[in-house]
Amino acid sequence: MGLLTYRTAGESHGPALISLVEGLPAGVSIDKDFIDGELRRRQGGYGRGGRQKIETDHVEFLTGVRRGKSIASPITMLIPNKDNRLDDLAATPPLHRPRPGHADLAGSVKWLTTDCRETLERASARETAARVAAGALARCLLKAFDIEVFGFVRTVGEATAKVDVTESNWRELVKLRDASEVYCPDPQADAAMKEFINQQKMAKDTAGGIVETHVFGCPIGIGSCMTWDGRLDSRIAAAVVAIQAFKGVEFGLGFETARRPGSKVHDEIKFDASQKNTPGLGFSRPTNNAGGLEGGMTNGRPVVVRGAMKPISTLGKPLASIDLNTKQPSEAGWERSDISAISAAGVVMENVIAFEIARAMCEKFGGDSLTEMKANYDSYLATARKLPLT
Ligand code: EPS
Repeated sequence: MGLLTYRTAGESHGPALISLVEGLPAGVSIDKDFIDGELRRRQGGYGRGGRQKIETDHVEFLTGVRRGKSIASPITMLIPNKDNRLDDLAATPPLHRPRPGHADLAGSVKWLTTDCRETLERASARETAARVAAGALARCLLKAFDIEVFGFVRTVGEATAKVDVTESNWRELVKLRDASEVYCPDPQADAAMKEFINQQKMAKDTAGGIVETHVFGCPIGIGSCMTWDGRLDSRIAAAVVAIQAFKGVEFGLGFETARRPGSKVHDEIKFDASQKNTPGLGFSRPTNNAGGLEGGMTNGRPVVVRGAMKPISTLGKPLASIDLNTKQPSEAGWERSDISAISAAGVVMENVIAFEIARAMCEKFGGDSLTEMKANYDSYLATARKLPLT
């Protein structure tokens, strides 16, 4: 069995987006409704632009699935674009006035053109639909190991959700999140976030924010400390900052760890024999400042990640730029866009993190089929429970 990987293809206004996933073991039940549900969640949120009224994102399986189960061959998912007009020059005109913050300037110079159109078509966050499809597919595998993922919007402007997420309350928080237009499980913060986004809309400005993801049920020891790119935190960090407009990532207590003495950071280790049969094997930690990752490996506690998204770079009141053809000062170009895509960003982050967890699970437990992978998983946990081995 090969490595679990994914690639995406497609332009924002081309005929479709494609998500190609390789290395998923055979026998995984593919929950298309769940994948489409995640795509629908990604389309939602407060402050979205007109595009989401046009599209009804869903996947069409082209390869790799037979009668609702993976068959170990590469899986291709196609997400049609209804707003397909890439070859229509009048509908997708050249853009010569790069938007500060977007890929426009660097991309047009890199590909030796003064038209930012081709760069922006691929740089657009529309592509995240294909990443969500890949991550949601990976969650079908994680489900077989009772690994679950929860994400939400933590901060917009000065408003921060005042919730502590635990293994026992997160399902309740899912309901609160799903009842919130911003995808924030704290109703008070939800109202303040909407207010902030409304203010930006009135000012023809945009908003970013901070999103948070928790992964529950990972066994101890996926990832590795042996190579820099085998570290699960390095992979998650790469996947998170690879999301369009993300500028930062932190785990657990994150940047705050740098300000505190060690005694106020590190999570003490205890043992609770009654929990020996859980994936955490009974090693309990009264705190989770590490965010579930030590030495690049899961430690049995929930994986906790936050990502910072900058505001959308297409402003209704454009910033100063230049015309690439004349080099004369000019306002940045305007394309239909969102005031805020922070809610969608939370869905994207959940799913790209899920993919990295699934990849690490496949590496550790391998197997060509889910049956084989499960046997490896059970055998590992059974052996770990017997430590010390004689
Ligand atoms: C997006 C679709 C795009 C943008 C947005 C994300 O659609 P359109 O360009 O047709 O309005 O709204 O893209 C960006 C934020 C960006 O940076 O380009 C989507 O489906 O998420």
